[in-house]
Amino acid sequence: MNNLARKSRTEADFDAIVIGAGFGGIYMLHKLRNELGLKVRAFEKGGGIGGTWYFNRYPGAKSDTEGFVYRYSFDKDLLQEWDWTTRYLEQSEIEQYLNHVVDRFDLRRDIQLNTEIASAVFNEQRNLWQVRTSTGEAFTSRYLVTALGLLAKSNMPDIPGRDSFGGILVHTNAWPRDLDITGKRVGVIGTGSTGTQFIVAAAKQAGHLTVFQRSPQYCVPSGNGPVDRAEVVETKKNFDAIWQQVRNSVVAFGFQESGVEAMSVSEEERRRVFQENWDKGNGFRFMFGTFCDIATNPEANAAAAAFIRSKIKEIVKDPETARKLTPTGLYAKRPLCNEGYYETFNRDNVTLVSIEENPIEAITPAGVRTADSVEHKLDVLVFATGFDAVDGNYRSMDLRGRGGRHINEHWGDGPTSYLGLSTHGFPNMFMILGPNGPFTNLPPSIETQVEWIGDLIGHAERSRALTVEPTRQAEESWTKTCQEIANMTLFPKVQSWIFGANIPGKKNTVMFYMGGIGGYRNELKAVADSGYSTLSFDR
Ligand code: FAD
Ligand code: NA7
Repeated sequence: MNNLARKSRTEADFDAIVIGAGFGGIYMLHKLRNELGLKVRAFEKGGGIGGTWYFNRYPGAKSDTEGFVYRYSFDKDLLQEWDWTTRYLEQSEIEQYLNHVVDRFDLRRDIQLNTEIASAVFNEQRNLWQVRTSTGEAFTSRYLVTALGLLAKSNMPDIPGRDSFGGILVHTNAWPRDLDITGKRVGVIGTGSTGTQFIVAAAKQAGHLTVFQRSPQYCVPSGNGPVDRAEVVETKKNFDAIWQQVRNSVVAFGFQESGVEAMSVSEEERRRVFQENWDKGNGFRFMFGTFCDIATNPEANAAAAAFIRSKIKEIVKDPETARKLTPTGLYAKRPLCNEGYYETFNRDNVTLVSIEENPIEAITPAGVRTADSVEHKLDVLVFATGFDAVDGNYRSMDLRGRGGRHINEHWGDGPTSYLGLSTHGFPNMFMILGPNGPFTNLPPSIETQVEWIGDLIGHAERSRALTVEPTRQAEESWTKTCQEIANMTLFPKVQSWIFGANIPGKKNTVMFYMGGIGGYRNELKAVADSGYSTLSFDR
């Protein structure tokens, strides 16, 4: 170790700072502190643990990954001790689970809540990250791990009159604990995964629910319901095999993806397979468990879309409502599932307004006025309008790498990374679910990333490296790989948050590695096995 190394090592407040206390930040803190023995602090701007599951308290909020694989797998005892009683986990259960994990591994004492990190600047002379909170506290660390969340920065569209609304206006990602919509006149803008969950639950509570829909959605049943004790016991016995399958699968949702092409079977067989999976439920199962090419072959995609359209026609009683609810384009957004979405529109207390056909003119003090001059009177207006996904929270910070270069300048042509984990010019910084990370059920991908980052930091420590970062070439090559894979799919052909198309003015970019978790893990292993040859170390 040279003098500079000794100096910078002793002068840092922490070996590592972790930003965020969701699934990613919690496990990273455990890995670095409890397993690598480093001095670490995690900072979280929220008032509690859980990230997504702390903020999204809206009626109906739950995972759309089945609960048995929406959890950590890194600790066998933890897997055995946490039970579930329904197929999907409610927001409150996931929040409780993450709090349990924090206490079980004694992490709470090193998590500073209610603390937003406003800036993180790399000091090249000292090889340290200088981190400042929004209240002016300053800290230094040798490593910085950003677990900022990929669906964590709310998108609040600037609809005319938004701030004039006299009732309660709320984004689903900032749902107040005490907001009760029982008996109220509620409006909701947005029919994505969040909006559809909210609509199904809110219709049962609100006096009246008005749904402002911009795009109709393909939505399949979730198959939610009670899980009996015997199934839980059996699943727990089989966890080794289950996680082995998940880690080597494509979407990591706990089912076997299909290997059959949709057009290789008869129309009758196709319909049988679609029906079988409709009955089982789950959006990812319907897209990836029915046939292997729904997301890649336009003909296969059209067959799946036609099946869902036929269901809408069957379910929705009013033909005009059914028409408005029926999508016509590709089935290529993140697949949705729900507990009776289309059925909800048969209720007397639910009104559907297609704002594609009848746009919102303004939000008024009393409600929402549409182009047909109708003022929809509301007590509560809910923005289920999604997120500035993936890079949103990065750009909110004053984040600067070598030469004081701001992340916005670095990502001027859209966000990029090496392996979804790191980016050239930002040494000793590791991202969890950064741009071009895997498009999967996320906890297994988060674990994959945390474990790889932990191994790399362990390697850097043992070799006394001052800094480690990917080469520019490695990052460019990964970006190209992600673009090539995405272009083999139908996802880029529709407008959605997956490519940043939901935010006005945001550059449309590939933001995910769509090669599957198994492929992703192989890529990471190959890099580690090569002695991290695509990373440059300053020793
Ligand atoms: P998050 O849980 O988003 O945590 C990031 C944390 O970083 C946040 O608490 C945030 O406050 C904090 N933070 C950000 N910036 C700063 C800063 N500058 N200073 C301090 N703190 C900061 N994924 C699935 O795989 N399956 C599902 O079924 C599923 N359902 C979802 C349902 C909803 C409603 C939403 C919104 C997301 C869902 N997701 C789902 C995605 C979900 O976000 C991930 O599964 C997972 O929870 C992400 O964990 P994370 O730790 O990476 O990020
Ligand atoms: P999404 O999937 O981005 O959905 C947002 C919804 O809000 C969608 O229906 C949008 O319509 C609608 N939207 C967005 N902006 C506007 C404006 N300006 N006017 C009207 N309607 C608008 O976000 P979610 O939160 O539902 O889901 C994101 C992920 O989080 C999800 O995949 C889960 O993993 C959890 P559009 O369809 O774009 O026409």
